[in-house]
Amino acid sequence: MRLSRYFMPILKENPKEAEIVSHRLMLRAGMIRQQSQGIYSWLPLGKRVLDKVNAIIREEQNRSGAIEVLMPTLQSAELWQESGRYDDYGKEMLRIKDRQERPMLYGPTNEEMITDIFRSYVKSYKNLPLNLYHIQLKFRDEIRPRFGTMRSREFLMKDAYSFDLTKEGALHAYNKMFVAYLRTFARLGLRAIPMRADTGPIGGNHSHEFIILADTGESEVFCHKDFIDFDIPGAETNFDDVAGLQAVFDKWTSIYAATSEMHDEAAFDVIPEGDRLSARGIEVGHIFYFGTKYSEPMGAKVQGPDGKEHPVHMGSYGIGPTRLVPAIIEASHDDNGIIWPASVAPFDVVVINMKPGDEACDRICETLYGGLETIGKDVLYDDTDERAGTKFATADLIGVPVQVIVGPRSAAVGEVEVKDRKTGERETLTVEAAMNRLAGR
Ligand code: P5A
Repeated sequence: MRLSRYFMPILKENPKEAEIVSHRLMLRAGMIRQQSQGIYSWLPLGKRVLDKVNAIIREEQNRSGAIEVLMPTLQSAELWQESGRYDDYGKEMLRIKDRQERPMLYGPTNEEMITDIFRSYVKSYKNLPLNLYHIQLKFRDEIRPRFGTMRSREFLMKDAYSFDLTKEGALHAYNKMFVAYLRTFARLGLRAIPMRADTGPIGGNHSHEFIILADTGESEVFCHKDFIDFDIPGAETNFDDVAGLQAVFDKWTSIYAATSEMHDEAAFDVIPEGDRLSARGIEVGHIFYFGTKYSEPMGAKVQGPDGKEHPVHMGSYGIGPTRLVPAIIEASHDDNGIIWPASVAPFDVVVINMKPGDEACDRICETLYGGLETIGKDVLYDDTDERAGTKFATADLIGVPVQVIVGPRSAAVGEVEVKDRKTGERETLTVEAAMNRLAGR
C-alpha cells in the first residue's frame, strides 16, 4: 500500500476525550472514529488489525471443532419471551419496532437464536456434540460506554454455543473452548488468565473470565503469580482427548484466580504473600456452562440412546475482538506509539522513502516494496512528501514491527537501514541483505 494513496488520518494533537493510552493511540493513528456515543467506525488501519485478530480467533475456533455460521444482528422479541429473558434483560437491550409494530431487538447475545436454530434441525444425540459460532456485532446500551472500543455500545463478539447430550459432554465442550482461548490469546501476544467469574444475565454457575492484567483494566482481580509462567497448549493439541483437555483445565484452575465478584479473601490469604497478585485487568473473553437453562423452556431436545427425549446441555463462549485491539495496545506500546505483535500488525513492514524524487531512493524503495509484496508481505510504502521527522513519528505511532529507512546517502551506495520498532535497534544492510532478512521474518 502506497501511503500517498491510502486513507490513514493521523491526528497530530492528543485527543482530549481519550482517558487511556489505547484510546488515545487508536484515535491518533486514525484507526477508529466515534460516530455517536459508544458507536465506532473502523478506519482502514484499524480494520486491518481487527481482521487479523478475527482470523486468529477463527483459526483456533475451527481447530477446536467449532463451526462458523452468521446470525443477524436484529432479533424478534418472541424468542426472548420464550426463554424469559425479554423482561429480565433491562435497559441494556435496545428494543425497536418494525413497520408492522412487531417488537424486535438489536441482539446483545445469541443464546435464544442459536437454540432456535438447533431445535429446528437436530433431533438425535447422534448429531452431537455440536458447537456453532459466529463473529457478529452486538449492541448493549451500556450506562457508561468508555475508553473507545474497550467498552462500547455496539461491539463485535465472537460467540460460540455448544450442545451436548450430557453434562459430562458439555464440560468437555467447555474445556475445548478453554484451551482454544488460551491458544487464541497467546497468539495475539497476550497473557490471559482464566478466573472464576460471575455469570450475570447469561446464567449457570460454571464460568471463567479470561483477564489480561493492565492498570487501566475495569475489573479488580486476584490471582497467584505462577500463572505468568504457565505453558500454553500446543497446536498439536487433540481436542477429542477428554482426559488430556481436563488435565489442562485442572492445571490452569489449580491455583487461585478470581474476579472481585467471586473473590474469597480467606482462600487468597493462604497464598504466600510474595506470590499474591492483586491487580486490575481487562476481560477479553468469558465462557459459561449453563446446562438446560435455554434448552428446557425453548424445547431443544434430542433423542438419547435410551430412546427418550432429553433437553440438551449447553454452554456459550464469548470473545470481544473490538475490545482485544485496545487491550493489545494497553499491553504493548511506548511513548512514541503502538508496538504491534507481528501476528496482528496492520502491515509487516513500512518502507520509508526519505527523499521521494531522488533516483536511488525511489528505485530502492520500489524494489523493496514490489519484492516484499510479491512474497506475500503486507507492506506500507511511505512515498509521501512529509518531512523526515514526521515520517519517523508516523511509523513509530502506527507500530509496524519493522521499518526500512531509505535515505539518499546510503541509497547511493546501495544500502538501507532496518529498524526494529520494539527494540529500537537499527542495522545498515545492503538492499539484498535487507530483502533476505525481511523475507525470513
Ligand atoms: C458468551 C457468548 C456473553 O455474552 N453469550 C454469548 C455470552 N458473554 S459476555 O461476557 O457478556 O460477553 C463476551 C465478551 O464480549 C466482550 N464485550 C464487550 N466488548 C466491548 N464492549 C462491550 N460493551 C462489551 N461487552 C462484552 C468481552 O470481551 C466479553 O468477554
